[in-house]
Amino acid sequence: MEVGIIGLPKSGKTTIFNALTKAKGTATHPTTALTPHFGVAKVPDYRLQMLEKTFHPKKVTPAEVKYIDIAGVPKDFGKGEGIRGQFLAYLMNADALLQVVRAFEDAEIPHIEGAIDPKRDIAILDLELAFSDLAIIENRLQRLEASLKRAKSPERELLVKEKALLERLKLGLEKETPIRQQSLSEAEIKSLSNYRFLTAKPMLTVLNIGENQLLQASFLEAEIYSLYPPPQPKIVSLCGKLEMELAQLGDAEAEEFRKALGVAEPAPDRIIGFCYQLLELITFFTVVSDELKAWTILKATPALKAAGKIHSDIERGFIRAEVISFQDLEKCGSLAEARKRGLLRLEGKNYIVQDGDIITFLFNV
Ligand SMILES: Nc1nc2c(ncn2[C@@H]2O[C@H](COP(=O)(O)OP(=O)(O)O)[C@@H](O)[C@H]2O)c(=O)[nH]1
Ligand SMILES: [Mg+2]
Repeated sequence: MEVGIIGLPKSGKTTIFNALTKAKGTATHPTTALTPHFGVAKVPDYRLQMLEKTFHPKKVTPAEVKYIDIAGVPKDFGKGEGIRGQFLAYLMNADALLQVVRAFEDAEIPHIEGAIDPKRDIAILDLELAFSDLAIIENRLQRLEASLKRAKSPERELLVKEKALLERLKLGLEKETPIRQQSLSEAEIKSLSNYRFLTAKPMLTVLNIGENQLLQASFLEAEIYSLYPPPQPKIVSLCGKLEMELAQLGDAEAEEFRKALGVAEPAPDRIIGFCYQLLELITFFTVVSDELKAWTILKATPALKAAGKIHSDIERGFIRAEVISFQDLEKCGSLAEARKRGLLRLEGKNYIVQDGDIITFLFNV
């Protein structure tokens, strides 16, 4: 899973990127080069600890989330010029967007728009994303127009359909409805996937608050929620600067600090949790040659596809999957006991993998 970080200059994107990926050296000073920072975060999962006790693997490999922070936002970003070029290409590749919105006050860090106003900044960003999609749509519509002049059935019907759909999206965007909130059929969503529209991507809003605003956090979040009709986006408030400092500490020490500050779940973990919800992701586990590994897949993925996630050979030579749910294994304490109680199931390629399944794939190539 790849998450692209966006936001106005000096909203705290790089600071939050450092907090999420526990990166140390990433400079937060402004630069104009479009160099992206890539970083990964391990997906925390309480089930891994229990599985480690059961299987005693030599190696434990948690799932990972990749974050991209693009340094040096284009000069005209936020001016309604749309997002273009390399900057757009990085964002288009992301599975989800994380929008950083500044709420912290700091006289030494002037805001490009003057006063601190998260609602205004969200409107600017929304517009920026919409413009980017509109530019792509208009471009495509022009080319469709040209193709339609030459096209014959049955290609013609397909082009007409595509044109109608794009025109509908355009109208929606002009009324400030992001594509993700427009009503589209499954088939339409699928037909649009190649466009990788930015407003079609799931989006998580991170409100970057100051340390002195921690007590008002839920009030500030509620204010942002009130901007949106249902279905509302996911919003997380966190103090970027503090989270970046906590990310540099050991886990135990960071937890002590969080307790003292009254911050319950670590913000980076909450963000990952929300991304899983937004993208409808689940986790399954494998234990192969002394490695316990967590894998991320989309909800409703059949066993055959899940096998392909590990290796194309396993998908190609798929015979069966030996499956046990996390709850059942926890109850039994060992695979041997689970087998005795008949809780280890043999499943075929169409079996829909469930969150927490521990799977052994049997295959033959
Ligand atoms: N006071 C305060 N300053 C912050 C916070 N988050 C970021 N900053 C500062 O704001 C400035 C811009 O942050 P940066 O992460 O570089 O923003 P970017 O341009 O969006 O990547 C830096 O000087 C940060 O130290 C915060 O939560 N509180
Ligand atoms: Mg930055």
